[in-house]
Amino acid sequence: MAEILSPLRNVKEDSMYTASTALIEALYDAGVSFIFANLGSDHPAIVESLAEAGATGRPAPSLVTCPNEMVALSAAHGFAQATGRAQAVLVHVECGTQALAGAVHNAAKGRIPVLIFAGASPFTQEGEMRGSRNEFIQWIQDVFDQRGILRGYVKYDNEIRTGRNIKQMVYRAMQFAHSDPKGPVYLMAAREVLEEEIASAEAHHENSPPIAPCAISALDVEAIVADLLKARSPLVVTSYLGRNPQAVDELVRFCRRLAVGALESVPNYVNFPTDDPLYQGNQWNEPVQNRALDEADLVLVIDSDVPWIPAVNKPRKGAVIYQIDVDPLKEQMPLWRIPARRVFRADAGAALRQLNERLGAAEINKETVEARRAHYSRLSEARRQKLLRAERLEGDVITPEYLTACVRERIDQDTIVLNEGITNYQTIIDHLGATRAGQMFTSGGGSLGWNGGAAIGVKLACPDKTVVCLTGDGSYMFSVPSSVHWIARRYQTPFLQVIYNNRGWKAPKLSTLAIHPDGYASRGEDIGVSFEPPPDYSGIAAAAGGAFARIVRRPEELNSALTDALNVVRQERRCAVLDVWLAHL
Ligand SMILES: Cc1ncc(C[n+]2csc(CCOP(=O)(O)OP(=O)(O)O)c2C)c(N)n1
Ligand SMILES: [Mg+2]
Repeated sequence: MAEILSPLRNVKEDSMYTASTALIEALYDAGVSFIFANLGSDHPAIVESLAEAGATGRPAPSLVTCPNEMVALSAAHGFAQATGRAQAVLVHVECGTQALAGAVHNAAKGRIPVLIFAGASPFTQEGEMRGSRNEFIQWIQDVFDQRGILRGYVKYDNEIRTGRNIKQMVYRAMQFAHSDPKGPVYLMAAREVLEEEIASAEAHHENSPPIAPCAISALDVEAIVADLLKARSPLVVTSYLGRNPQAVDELVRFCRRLAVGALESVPNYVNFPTDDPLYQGNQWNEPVQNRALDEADLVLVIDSDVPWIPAVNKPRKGAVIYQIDVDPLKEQMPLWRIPARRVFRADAGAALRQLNERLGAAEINKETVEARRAHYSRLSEARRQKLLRAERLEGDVITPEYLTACVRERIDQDTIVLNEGITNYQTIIDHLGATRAGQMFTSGGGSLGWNGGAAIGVKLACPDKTVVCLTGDGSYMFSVPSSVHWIARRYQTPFLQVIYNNRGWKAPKLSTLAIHPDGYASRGEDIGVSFEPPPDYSGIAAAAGGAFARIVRRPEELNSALTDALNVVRQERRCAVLDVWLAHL
């Protein structure tokens, strides 16, 4: 008869090879450098394996203690944006899974590869196996469908039932996470499984590579190129092509060769150098028809979730639309349609390379191209002048345009900016003027509070870069700054956070006014969006993580505050939070 083990008795203290040891090895082999963890009663075997790895020198990912799960997942999100590599997030059973909160929406919508791992309540209660229930909470935390909590948001979920195939399961989950369209995956395992002693597990990560990038057929390349050569005003619209820096190079080559305009719509990445004369700006919620989109007779929509908002802004009737996307059906969106002539599931970089190669042998009408280049250059120069004018301060209130311009003047090419500016998303992109892929990210989702955790992840991924978060005051509060700044000090991930403080939530106010411009709310003094009296935002970071803290109310205080804050970040390796007061929303 099998020996009945007490859950409290540690049978063999030394050199146990358990399912958890295999799990840690598998994560390490699959490229996980960090486990962003929030621990619980489900994790003794994992904690033990990591401690053993530390004591014996066995290679293992580093554990980053995260007092809040949403921050943990946001950190893994930022790390993946900077590197393309999925990291692990370790959470506690069903309630830790719940506490991932909106971060899992952001990872899903932003197509971010990440492996989320949770324990599960033990499935034995009489001490039948090592790991059996021994704490009251294990009855309370047992639910019928723990995986169901995340099912609408992950690409793959499974329960590991034995340590014997745990490596295979991790590699399969990682293969899903890293295959386009990328996204979060979820694995869970009960305590008894994680404690299971096994013979050391053999499985090879290299045998589970992500799906190779898809191209389009030669015939289709031919058809697109034929239409392109006929077009009068071709335009590319994109949002997240820039997650692959090589795709940006291909897009630049493509646009320059034919003088195709590049319009960003709700950009999550730097998709095109904003100083290029072919760059036609970025569009968000503004209720106006975009001129370049209206003039285009051929629109190539490449990697975009919301290329335009058709009720107010769309291509002209009769424009030929081609769509190239890793997720052209928008499989997670119940409602989606653009009137495309042809739709391709393909990797943007691969497809653009094909188009570029074909164009290399094409007969291109130089006059048409030069006329178009001149036209787009004129529009781009007018845009540049308008932006410059907007940066001028008139009065003694700091404007978001002026603030962003001041930040731009103080950062270098080796800075990564995380933009959670909400009603200032566009202003930030316009006045930051990024020119290289990877210089700026937004979350790609709609659940606020990504920026602080993401900054930790980006800094862990790129220790030599300066990391700057530009955030709304509401988004700062959503980001759980107490957790963020504690982690940042503990793990030495200094970054600058600049709060665009308009004393509340401007976005819901604008949403209301857009539908009820003359209603009661438009005249209301207090419609529930104001943060008066405002908290001491930077003081929260100082208390939680010893951050440099300063409130900036007047324009003349701004430049020295930015200089001091960046010095602290770069030299003292400490976070800095500037609470910059803008006009009241
Ligand atoms: C988790 C979450 N809760 C609520 C919202 C709804 N929401 C969208 S924008 C916004 C206000 C954001 O405020 P702030 O960051 O200060 O930016 P501002 O609107 O003032 O520019 C809110 C509450 C959301 N998107 N995500
Ligand atoms: Mg605000």
